[in-house]
Amino acid sequence: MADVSDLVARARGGEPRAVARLVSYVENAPVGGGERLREVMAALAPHGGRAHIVGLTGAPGVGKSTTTSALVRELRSEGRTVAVLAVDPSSPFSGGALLGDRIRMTDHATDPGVFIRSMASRGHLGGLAWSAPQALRVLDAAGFDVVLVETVGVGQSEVEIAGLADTTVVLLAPGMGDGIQAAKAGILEIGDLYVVNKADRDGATKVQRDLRGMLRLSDRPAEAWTPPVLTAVAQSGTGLAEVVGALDEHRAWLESSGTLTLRRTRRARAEVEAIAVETLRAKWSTVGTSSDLDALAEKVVTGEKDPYAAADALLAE
Ligand SMILES: Nc1nc2c(ncn2[C@@H]2O[C@H](COP(=O)(O)OP(=O)(O)OP(=O)(O)O)[C@@H](O)[C@H]2O)c(=O)[nH]1
Ligand SMILES: [Mg+2]
Repeated sequence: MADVSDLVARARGGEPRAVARLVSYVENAPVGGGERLREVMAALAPHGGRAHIVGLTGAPGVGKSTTTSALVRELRSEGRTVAVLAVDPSSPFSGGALLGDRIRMTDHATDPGVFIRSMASRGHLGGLAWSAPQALRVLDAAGFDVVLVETVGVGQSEVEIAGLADTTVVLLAPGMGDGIQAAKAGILEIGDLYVVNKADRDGATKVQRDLRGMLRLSDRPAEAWTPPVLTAVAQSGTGLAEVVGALDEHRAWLESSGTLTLRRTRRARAEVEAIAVETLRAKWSTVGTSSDLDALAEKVVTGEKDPYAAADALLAE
């Protein structure tokens, strides 16, 4: 394991191959993290907390990847370094989307100030909850100024991404079901910033107006932050400077209000919980032990044990 500290040092120096290796450790780690990932996380721990972690979500096809790419371009023009983590929430709806992302992201392929990585949560028991936060730790400790996490908004994934980010950007576009869909998907509660993309199309200002109205009526937690609703044309980069401006304002508000620490603590709590629960689950599926969940379940069925006694046996290990 002598190579871990060297690898961490090189990742912190911004060497893309070292960063990629560390993210792979996260992706391929066994349940419970494994010895190597544990060592990596221990080495990274003192170096985190600097990056602005920005989540970007929205319905399929609203322009998340185009916006991500345009955001990267905008941030780079200001000299800031950017990492992008495109998370595939293993939804049947997002099949093939990441391939398209990769192609579009070749715009930035030769820029050493940009690191792009796709990550599938497929197969991981804890899904996003387990692997994405640790990948973000790697990218944060590697020293990127901004880390963008892109995920398609289907099912629970947009709520999960809001839990991962310091700032959550929700993308909408005209002609995509708009208002009612927005309310149904629960996006009114999670956005720190809303961007109506495809403003070159009819209806963008109506979506903007409707959304502002719905946000006023929604029961968001009483915070001193009113989420701005901006418009953009990601394809041409129009409005992206304003988006970056709003991101910076939100980050400044997070810090001055103490919300940043609050959110990060909540995030760390979920992460620790996910690791612990996964570790327990792995233990519980070990055949032949006194905490073999399957064996205990059979005893509950036959009446040999009641469910509480079985749970006690499970936890006694
Ligand atoms: N007219 C117009 N089209 C856009 C704009 N931004 C993106 N598009 C187009 O919308 C389509 C979807 O864009 P993507 O960036 O792939 O959208 P996405 O949200 O990442 O899609 P998924 O990853 O499949 O959920 C593409 O054909 C883009 O070229 C825009 O500002 N105006
Ligand atoms: Mg996409």
